[in-house]
Amino acid sequence: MKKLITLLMLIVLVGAAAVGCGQKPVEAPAATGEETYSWRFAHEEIDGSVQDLYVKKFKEIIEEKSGGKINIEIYPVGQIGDALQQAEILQNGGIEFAIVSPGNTGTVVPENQLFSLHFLFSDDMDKNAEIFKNSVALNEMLSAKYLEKNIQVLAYWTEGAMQWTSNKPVTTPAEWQGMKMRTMQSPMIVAAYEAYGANPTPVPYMEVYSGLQLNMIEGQENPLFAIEEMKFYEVQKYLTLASSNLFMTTTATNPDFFNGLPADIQQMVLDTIDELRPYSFEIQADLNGAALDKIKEASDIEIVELTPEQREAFQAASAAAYDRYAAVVGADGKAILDKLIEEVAEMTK
Ligand code: 6CS
Repeated sequence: MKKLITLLMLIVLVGAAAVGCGQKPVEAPAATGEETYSWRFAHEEIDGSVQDLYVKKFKEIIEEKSGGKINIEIYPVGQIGDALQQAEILQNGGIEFAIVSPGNTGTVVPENQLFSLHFLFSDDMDKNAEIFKNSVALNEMLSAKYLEKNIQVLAYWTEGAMQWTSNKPVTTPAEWQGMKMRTMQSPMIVAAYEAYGANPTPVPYMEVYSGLQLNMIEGQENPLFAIEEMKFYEVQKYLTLASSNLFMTTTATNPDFFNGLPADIQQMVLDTIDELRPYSFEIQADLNGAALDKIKEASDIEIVELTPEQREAFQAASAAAYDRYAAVVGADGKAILDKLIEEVAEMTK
């Protein structure tokens, strides 16, 4: 039934795109500069989340820059399907823009699963900001893989470090043994937790709370803002500050749509994306910073901070997932990962 509804939505959205939304109206001469544009922008989270604030800022900046010629309609998760379905609709041109997270789209662009690997990036967000902006591995090599799947990445960015919630202590890989861990859909996230001995299983975001409540799953990973706003702390005993990896995401567009835009409008989009780079870091820092206090106030969940030695033990165990990535994703993916590791090492030396 859910699939049927999504299919119907897709038909409606693709139909709307074909009759003019997001494209130059047939009757408007390109040279007059009188065209107006109505674009749809889907994201994977709820109102007030990091993605929601980011997309609202995109809307505010570009509508103002264009003097009202561009209008953005925002679709939060659930309105046109789950995160993976939204990405598929973007690929098909049914929407113009979307926040597309690798954690939800590893089956679409397998190479993007390098973001599932733990201890890949720096703990210093300023250095990560430089890497996301200038990395050849990401902006050229990985983006080419997205383009092969009809997704054009405009920016790679993070929503913050991943922390763990669970019903039992998870301070050593031994304690992870057999844990029914919830992950996003990408297979390599499962591999990352299998490297610790866990028994991970993908569950859609909107079903995680009930899964934890009913004890169908015993733990999950997410940035603090998500743990707070989705209220996972209400149904978990431990919050372990592991910062094992970053929740990575992308701002993406449909390349056929984007290439069909006049050059000045394309530039306006790219300028807006550039203006949003520092903003994305600010909102994740603000929301994640405030979330820990809110969680402490609202619950008696036990908060555990991993020591440097404990993190080193997880880092050593995570090597198995790096080998798995290379074996599963193949030579191109391995080359992207090697290049990224080299760039991160250069940036952090
Ligand atoms: O865990 C998830 O599935 C989700 N987490 C966040 C922070 N954003 C969207 C994603 O689907």
